[in-house]
Amino acid sequence: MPAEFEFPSALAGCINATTKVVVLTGAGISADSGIPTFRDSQIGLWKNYKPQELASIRAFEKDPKLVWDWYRWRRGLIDRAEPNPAHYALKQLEECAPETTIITQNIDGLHRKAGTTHLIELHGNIHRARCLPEDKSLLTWDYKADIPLCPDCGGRLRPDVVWFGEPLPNEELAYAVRCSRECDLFLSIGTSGLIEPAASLAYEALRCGAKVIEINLEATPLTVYATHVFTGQAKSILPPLIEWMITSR
Ligand code: BV8
Repeated sequence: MPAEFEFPSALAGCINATTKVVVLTGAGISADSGIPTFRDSQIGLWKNYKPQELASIRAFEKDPKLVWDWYRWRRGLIDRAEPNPAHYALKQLEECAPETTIITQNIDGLHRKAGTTHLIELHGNIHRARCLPEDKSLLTWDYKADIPLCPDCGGRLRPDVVWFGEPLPNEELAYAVRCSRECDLFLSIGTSGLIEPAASLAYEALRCGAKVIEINLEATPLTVYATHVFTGQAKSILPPLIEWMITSR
């Protein structure tokens, strides 16, 4: 039993090679890698802007350079960040329980950097751009240009992320809903659970009979419904908890 945390016996060894596990992560899991969450990311020159206003097609159409500047600033933070023990614990989980699906709201790519393969990026990825005229994703472009243009057609590029008011990618969302409905265990990690439709996944899992575990720094709307709640940093709680759920007998 880890000295620092008391984990319930009900979770001891509850994960094996056939357990269907779904994990939903939010910005909180990357906060331990030094990437500020939305609610605390507006520091310095960005303190006069609300993220939900900048992460919108309206802001982009009004001032595309400002929005690209914001994403360049965030990408600078992200490219200096490394996965933390919480990301690696999920990689270990995926190795021990191959039926694990990691669903992230984050656009920082840290799960993939930690080696996670069975990953759904619901809100896109900051390392991709999308050509507006051709509606295709690009992995390389001149992202230092004030307003980057498509190297193929010369059309305007935008960050390949889902902005507020935009639909999530159909296939990814449908797959995330199906996994949440079919899982035995749902972990909600480092998310305020305020952004829809991602926030509804935990309730789908509950409705379909799954155990739901929440790990977060603060209470969220999910807290009162979760089967188990662990309040604290994901990087401190998740590694021993996954160890407990996989190895304890
Ligand atoms: C859509 C990419 C429909 C961009 C992001 C009901 C149903 C459907 C939609 C809505 C609905 N009600 C309202 C809506 C609209 C809206 C919405 O949800 N609004 C909210 C404000 C109510 N949803 C949308 O617009 C979505 N689109 O539904 O379209 C549609 C359908 C058809 C046709 C047209 C339209 C799109 C939402 C996606 C927006 N894009 N990201 C970018 O990143 O630039 S969302 C973005 O903000 C993040 O991805 C994240 O998901 C969200 C919140 O960010 P954070 O606050 O940073 O993170 P999080 O909430 O995860 O909180 C961090 C938590 O971690 C905190 O609780 C903190 O305590 C904790 N923490 C901190 N440190 C740690 C920690 N925990 C553990 N350890 C730590 N160390």
